[in-house]
Amino acid sequence: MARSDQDMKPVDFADQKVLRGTGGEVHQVATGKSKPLTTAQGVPVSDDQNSLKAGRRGPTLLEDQHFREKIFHFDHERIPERVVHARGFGAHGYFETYESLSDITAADLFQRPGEKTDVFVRFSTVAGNKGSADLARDVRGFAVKFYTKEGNWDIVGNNIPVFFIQDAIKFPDLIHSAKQEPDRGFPQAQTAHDNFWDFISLTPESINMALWIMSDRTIPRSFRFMEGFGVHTFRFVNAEGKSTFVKFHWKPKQGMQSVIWNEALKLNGADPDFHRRDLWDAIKMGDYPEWELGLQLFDEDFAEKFDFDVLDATKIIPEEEVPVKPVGRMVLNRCVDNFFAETEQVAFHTGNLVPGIDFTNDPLLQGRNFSYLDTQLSRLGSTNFTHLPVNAPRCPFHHFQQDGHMAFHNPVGRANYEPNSWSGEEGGPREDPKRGFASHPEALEGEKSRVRSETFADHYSQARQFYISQTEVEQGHIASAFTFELSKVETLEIRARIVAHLRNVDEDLAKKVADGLRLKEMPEPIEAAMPTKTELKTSPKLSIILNGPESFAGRKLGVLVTDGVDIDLVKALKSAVEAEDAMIEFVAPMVGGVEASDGTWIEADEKIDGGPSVLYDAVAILASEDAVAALANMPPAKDFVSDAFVHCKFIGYSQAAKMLFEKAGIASDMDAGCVALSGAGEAKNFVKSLGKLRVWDREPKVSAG
Ligand code: HDD
Repeated sequence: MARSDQDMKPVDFADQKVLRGTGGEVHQVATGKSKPLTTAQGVPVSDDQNSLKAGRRGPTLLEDQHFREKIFHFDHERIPERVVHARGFGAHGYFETYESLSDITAADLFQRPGEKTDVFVRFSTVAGNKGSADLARDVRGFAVKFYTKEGNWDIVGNNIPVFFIQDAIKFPDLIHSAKQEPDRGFPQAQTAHDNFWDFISLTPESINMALWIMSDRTIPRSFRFMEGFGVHTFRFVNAEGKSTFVKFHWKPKQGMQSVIWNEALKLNGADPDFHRRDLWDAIKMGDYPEWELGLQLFDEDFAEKFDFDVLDATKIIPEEEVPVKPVGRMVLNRCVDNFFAETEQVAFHTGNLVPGIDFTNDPLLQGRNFSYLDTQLSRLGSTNFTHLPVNAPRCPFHHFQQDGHMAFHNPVGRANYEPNSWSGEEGGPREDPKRGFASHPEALEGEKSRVRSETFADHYSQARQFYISQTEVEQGHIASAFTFELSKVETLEIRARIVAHLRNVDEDLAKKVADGLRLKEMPEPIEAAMPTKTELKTSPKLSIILNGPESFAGRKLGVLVTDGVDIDLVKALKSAVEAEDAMIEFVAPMVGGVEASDGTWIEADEKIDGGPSVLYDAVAILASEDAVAALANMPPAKDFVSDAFVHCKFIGYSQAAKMLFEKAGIASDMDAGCVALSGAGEAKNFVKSLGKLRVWDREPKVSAG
């Protein structure tokens, strides 16, 4: 697929008439197609270039209502950013149900096969501020709002199925420790600092999550290539009131993919908006990303027998034990019209459930149910945030809530209370005991106490299971990530305490990290509340590499071209990439483009220093004999090839382009992932092989640790 045409529509300059006033000021006057500019009160504006003055060079007059309104509104444009998940990106789409699930849930959206429900999804990073870079090593939020016929249902999930803490009372501490240190206000959007690792090292329940966040899950290639999870155990309840436990999974149809850490660091400089741009571009060009909703369903008996407590959000149920049943697909097919109105103002809430779905007693979930409603008041400024279009239900709604700041609609009729004696419209809405939301009548009793159940006490077994389920390459990345993060920690005791925890997970991992940090002596393992179960089986579903894509579809090939480039090769690569439903972009010494061998002009998408190879999943270098020497002297061109090589990418090259490998000092290391391209057949085979995404065999040779 080539770049979006929609994005590239030429501006209709004919619609604008520029007039020069007597003082040299410029007026842009509507000439038919554009609408007249008005104030917020609807009054037409005559001049938006000059404030009203007393005399040509005199002071501005207070009576200039247009000026005052404009500046007043501007001064108040910002609202508080989210206290966590501040940086996010949203899109619209739909969810399509595969089959009726009426035997397990009465939820209306799951009753009819083929039924489509509108959704709004917001992906996010957790720790960074709104303006932070997309490739921070961080958990990604994966929040989905379903606008069902019986009200809004939100799955406010993450791209990781476990969490740091078991009880919501620790959330403020966790987040304080992860965000900027309070005295200095940095570091931004990263956990590589003392406070975070101090908290983790003193919170053994967080060690499983620590393994997950040090894995490549926290540096996804884009939102399109990551899984999502509801994390907690929820309940489905059917029409007869029977309850089944459920865990929610989102599986990307595009396959999973992550970048590697050195790439992430460079991407943050090359394009801090890499993830949001990727989603925007994919949707705009009609390559709609898709996820399947999968359910893990189990009953009380399974929950009783399971080694871990299903109410403990620091644990998973391996898919090999309870398979994930696909029940529908979600397609994102529409970008927002306005970032602020939709992405910024959308308000998710774990408490937004619909009849047929219910909570469990997971203490993290119970706390979240308070926090999400509460936070919207300080963020959106009014209890009436549900009146905003992105938050409003799309089914009919009637209630007696009224007034407050910015009330867009109030109850109509005489009664704003009930019970009341009026009937019909006058009396207002009435409750419905049959169809209304009813909590599952779980029997509960017990003493009030501040305790943690002993069933939550195993902190290391699943961390170990996660680690041993990774490929060797991924295990190496986890060890390097711990080493990197802890190397930024200034306090030696904190570094050592984390290694002491890792000894309860895997001795080999602990040793790699200790060696990486050059610890002088190996710390004793932390005393564990429960010994690590070493008999847990591996779960291949936990690996990203083992669950990658089947082809290069949805990915991007970056082609570095020069004047005189072989036009047949360019055409062959382009058609092979398009046949794979992938994208191709051209990078050239100058953005204006290059003249190919037959005189065809190829426009560039990026100038070489704005289009480094980190932006692409694979690259090709098609330089001509005449132009290669000049190219090989350009530092960004050398980086283009050496970075692609170090990041284990496939590299196609024309014969002449070999000089670039020589100049970059990697000619003697070239391997099977470096593919000479001279004809259409080779180009086709090259593109076919790109679905493997990386040449992992190369990694031990190019990575020092
Ligand atoms: Fe949370 C936002 C996901 C625990 C309190 N959370 C927020 C968002 C996501 C999550 C995806 C962004 C929603 C959006 O895009 O607007 N949070 C999670 C997951 C958790 C979790 C998967 C654990 C399983 N969160 C959690 C706890 C608390 C909060 C324990 C508090 C007790 N979360 C919030 C919040 C936020 C939020 C402060 C900030 C903005 C917002 O809610 O709307 O209320």
